[in-house]
Amino acid sequence: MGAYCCDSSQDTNLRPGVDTSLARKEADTMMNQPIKIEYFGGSFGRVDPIRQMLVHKSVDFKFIGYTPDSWASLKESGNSGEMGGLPIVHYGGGQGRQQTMAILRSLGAMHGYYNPSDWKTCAFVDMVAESYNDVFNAAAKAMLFTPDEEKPAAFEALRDGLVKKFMRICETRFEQNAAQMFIASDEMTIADFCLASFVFNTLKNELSPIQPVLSPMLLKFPLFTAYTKRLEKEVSAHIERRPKAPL
Ligand SMILES: N[C@@H](CCC(=O)N[C@@H](CS)C(=O)NCC(=O)O)C(=O)O
Repeated sequence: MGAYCCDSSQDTNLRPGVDTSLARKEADTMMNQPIKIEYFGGSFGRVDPIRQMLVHKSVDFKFIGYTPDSWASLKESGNSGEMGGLPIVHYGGGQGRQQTMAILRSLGAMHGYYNPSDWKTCAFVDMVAESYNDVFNAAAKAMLFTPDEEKPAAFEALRDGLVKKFMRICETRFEQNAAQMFIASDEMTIADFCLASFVFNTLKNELSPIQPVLSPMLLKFPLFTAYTKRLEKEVSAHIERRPKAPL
């Protein structure tokens, strides 16, 4: 029984009537359908870990970039999806999906960067990915929705609060796993694409308004900084080719 619990080849014996080979065929077909990403043009933004991951895997996708005005008209027409926010990603047929982290996990599972059956690794990968998302939200608020005169204090508060905690989590991981290539293991996971966005869109992006305040943190976390060089090798082709943007 123990073996059956873990061995998916036995599924049909456990659940008569469920043809897993058909389900797998359907999953393969869905995987080969074209991906379309809708987001704001001219910025890296919230969708960036998803884009970086697809480029890393050489998965073709179509990108539709909105301006604030064209997005506002789409919203007015009622075509902004169930959640009413970007990104909207179309894959696997059917309707467009929303909620960035959910899409990242699902496409990550499809392309080998997230293994939902490995709960232990997922616990850490998700912790990094969700912490990145918290940092992204706070940085976006500080850069885009804070009055200019309050920005310096907001940037410093972010650096000394969330960003420091986030980088400390990563540093500790490498202290405990000195020979490890990437944040969760020797293989890239969705967490590494979140970190690639954090590092190359913010910490090392000279156009980012928050970069001068955050980048000195690299000096405080030497193992993290060494990791950014390994990460750069994985994503540099894309980073160097894409148009530059402040956020
Ligand atoms: N929880 C959502 C948040 C989506 C969101 O707020 N997206 C912003 C862009 S980063 C947006 O669409 N803003 C314009 C709007 O809400 O109309 C996610 O993670 O995808």
